Amino acid sequence: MSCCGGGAMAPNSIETITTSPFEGQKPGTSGLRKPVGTFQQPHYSENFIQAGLIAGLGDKLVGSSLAVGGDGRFFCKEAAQLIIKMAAANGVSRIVIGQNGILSTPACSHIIRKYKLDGGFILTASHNPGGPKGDFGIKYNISNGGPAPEGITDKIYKITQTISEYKIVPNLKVDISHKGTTSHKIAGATLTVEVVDSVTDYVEFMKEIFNFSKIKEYVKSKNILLNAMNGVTGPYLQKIFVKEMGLPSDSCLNCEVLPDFGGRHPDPNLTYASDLVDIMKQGKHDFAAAFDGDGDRNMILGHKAFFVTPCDSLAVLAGNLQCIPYFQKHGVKGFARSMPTSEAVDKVAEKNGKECFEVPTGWKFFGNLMDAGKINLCGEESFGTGSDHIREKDGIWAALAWLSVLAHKNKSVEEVLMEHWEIYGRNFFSRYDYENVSAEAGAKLMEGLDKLIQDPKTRGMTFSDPTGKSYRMQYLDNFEYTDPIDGSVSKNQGIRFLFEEGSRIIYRLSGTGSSGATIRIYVEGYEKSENPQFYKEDAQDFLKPLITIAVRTSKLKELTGRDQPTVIT
Ligand code: G16
Repeated sequence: MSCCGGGAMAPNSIETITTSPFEGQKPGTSGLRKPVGTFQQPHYSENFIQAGLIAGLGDKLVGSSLAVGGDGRFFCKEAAQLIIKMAAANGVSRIVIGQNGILSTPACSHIIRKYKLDGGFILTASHNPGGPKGDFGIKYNISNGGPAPEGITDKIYKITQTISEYKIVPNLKVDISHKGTTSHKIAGATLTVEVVDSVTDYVEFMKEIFNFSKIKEYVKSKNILLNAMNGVTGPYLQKIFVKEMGLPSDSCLNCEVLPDFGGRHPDPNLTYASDLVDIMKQGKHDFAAAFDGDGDRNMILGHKAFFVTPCDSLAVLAGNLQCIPYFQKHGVKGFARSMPTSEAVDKVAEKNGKECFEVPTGWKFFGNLMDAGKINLCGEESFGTGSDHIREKDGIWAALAWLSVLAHKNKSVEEVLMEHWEIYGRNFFSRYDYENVSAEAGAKLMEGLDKLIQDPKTRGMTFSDPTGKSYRMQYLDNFEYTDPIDGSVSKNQGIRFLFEEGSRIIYRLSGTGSSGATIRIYVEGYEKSENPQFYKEDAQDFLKPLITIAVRTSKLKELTGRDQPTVIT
């Protein structure tokens, strides 16, 4: 691989660099995620960025505008500078970038929309650990502010398979450590780079969506904890909850944005945010929320660490959107969830005469429905909740939405959930993750399940656990989705076992890992009872027979040698 320019370089001259393809640059559920070392290889990031620029912007590339922002993890600054140099060489005329290259994923989505940009690059591997030995990621978002749909990610991948050159302005130096606008002459054209404060636009937007004074009044009378897990949300939490709402600074934990997230796994769930869970168990706090590395995921806890599953969180918010000024103003047309997410939100939709859509895993599948005005709220079991205010899921938005509901009802988190279950019944839900199994074992497990689908005997079959609890199979398939707006078809989106009486087992391979395979098993059972005490049953106890059946039917132990999952949510 070499530079074909030759000779002395003029300042800001465009170079065309010869390159060759790298294997495996296929974007996963949300962008390309690989170990940092992989991205640091000469030409690796460049190839992917060039493919993103061509596939994402097409004919619009020359003269286009882009947002750039990342979660502050190791290699973010270098990647941001690289994107500026390559965008400049490819004729991009305007870049809006967060100070020091930092923007939460929701803030970046908002900036694309607010400044009417043509697209953006988000530099994050989300909840995956960071640091020199951790993961990095690059994601291309389109002009609606959302992750590129499959049509574009497929195109990106195709380009990476045949790429032979990329363009760069190697000498271009842009100071992204100070706010302000600079202009740069690139081969007769001008590139404007606007370095914006990372939190201001987002916080102003939250103030338009929510009733800050009502939330402020409420949080002042309660003990609240917010955990940034040393990811990007720290400065946003401090601005909103400490500066705007007057909470003590120790109500926001781990707010320093660290390139390795302080060595932690910045995934807000019961396993990786166990420090928050332990504090909440002491019973001194009424509400807590935790957020992931790039700020799009959230976990909600109540008094004594009462855990709200993301599926229930979505359903509760769906049932209470009238508490939030944004929805009072814009109304509510419908909801959507990813296929493995429990059907709790469907019940809210049904009772309230709203439409509810089931899409494959991946926030990108919600974009068309939002753009078409069909849905206003959506969520996923993977700790993602959000609305049509942007086109990414939004962790802090979810916490503010929950606080709005609590302030409106003046009830505890647990009371809100009990009230919800008494109206709609409870969809007990759990996800078992088997992380880092071999790719071969993961593929074999899915092949085995696919064979079951093909076998006509499986439908109507009864599955029992050793205690004799049995479930009759009503329907099974490998989920396929036809986008109702553009007609695009996405196949092989996960194996679904749908049993009578609303129980479900879903199997998928994760699309966000950076090596090997992660098997996800999602289990759900529904009950409606006259006795409210029934809803207090532990989900693991309720779901045990289904979990046993799910593990046994998939031959998981035989194929992976794993006895236990790495994470249970
Ligand atoms: C991403 C996507 C989500 C998806 C999640 C899990 O979240 O944006 O839509 O639900 O991954 O995907 P998988 O089950 O394939 O690992 P994030 O927060 O990692 O960007």
